[in-house]
Amino acid sequence: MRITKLTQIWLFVMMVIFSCDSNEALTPELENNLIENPSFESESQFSLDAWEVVNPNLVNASNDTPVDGGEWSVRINADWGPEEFQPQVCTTIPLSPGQHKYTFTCWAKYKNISGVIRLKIVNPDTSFTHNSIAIQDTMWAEYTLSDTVTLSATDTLSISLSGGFTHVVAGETTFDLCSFEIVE
Ligand SMILES: [Ca+2]
Repeated sequence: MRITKLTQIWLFVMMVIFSCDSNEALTPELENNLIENPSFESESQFSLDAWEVVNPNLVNASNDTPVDGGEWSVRINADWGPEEFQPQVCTTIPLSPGQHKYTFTCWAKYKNISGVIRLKIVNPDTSFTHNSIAIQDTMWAEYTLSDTVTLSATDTLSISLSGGFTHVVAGETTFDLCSFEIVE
């Protein structure tokens, strides 16, 4: 009886030590990525939490994911119309005013029409594209934007994943695994 109890305590202690080790291995990556919900899923369900959706009828869940992309990605159709009304998902990066050197990465692939990733500086008066990249692969590939951004007290940095522009041909771009990290 006593041995059994000791064994149980020992197993419990080992479990605690083991789970602490696992947490330590995972935490730095989560802490460095300033994007909330970077993989478009929560507890194995598709999720757009933390992302603002423009033209939601043309923004859909996809179960086509890159390596380590979990179970879901977001598929965004191309559409006609001005850039700000095209189907897209946007999220704000929590950054203080001042100069920041950053690296943004995202996995993406397109079909027929190329989607676009835009980093925008938004303030109460206006917004403009600070950095952007067009999706150029029809197979999953990682896209990187590295630069320095300077924000005033009223500026916020927003990331937009867009399905791109089309007049006639139907097209779509799929995105997953976004990361925004401050470097240095
Ligand atoms: Ca995912």
